[in-house]
Amino acid sequence: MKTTMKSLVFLLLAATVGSASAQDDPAKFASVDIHTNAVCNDCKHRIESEMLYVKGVQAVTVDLAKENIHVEYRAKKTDPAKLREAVSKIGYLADDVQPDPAARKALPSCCQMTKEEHNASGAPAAPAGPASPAEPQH
Ligand SMILES: [Cu+2]
Repeated sequence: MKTTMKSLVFLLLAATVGSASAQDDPAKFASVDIHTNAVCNDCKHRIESEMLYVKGVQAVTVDLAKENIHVEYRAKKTDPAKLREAVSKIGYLADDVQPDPAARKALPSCCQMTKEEHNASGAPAAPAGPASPAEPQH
């Protein structure tokens, strides 16, 4: 039983070594979805604009309904762990990384609420109806 496992592991290792060098393309883009606790459009804009200043970040989209941050980045400049750290420093949850307490405290009080509290408070909630019509016109 043990020897079967060992040879299986060895086979898997041998198979990965061959493909490893193909991942080092310097221009390579990657993307990650980070679960967050953003509650309103204010949160959305805050995360989208601040994340753009994070090294390696190419594009950021916050989906309030799905509580998700989609980040496109240059794989050579950053990685998901650093991106989660950056989200935490803005004051929001990032998967298993808790929000930075000081940054969280600095957010407007409505943005510190949970989604349930926020909706119960009667403050303008996450877009409920047909997709956000209020995108600023340029
Ligand atoms: Cu907010």
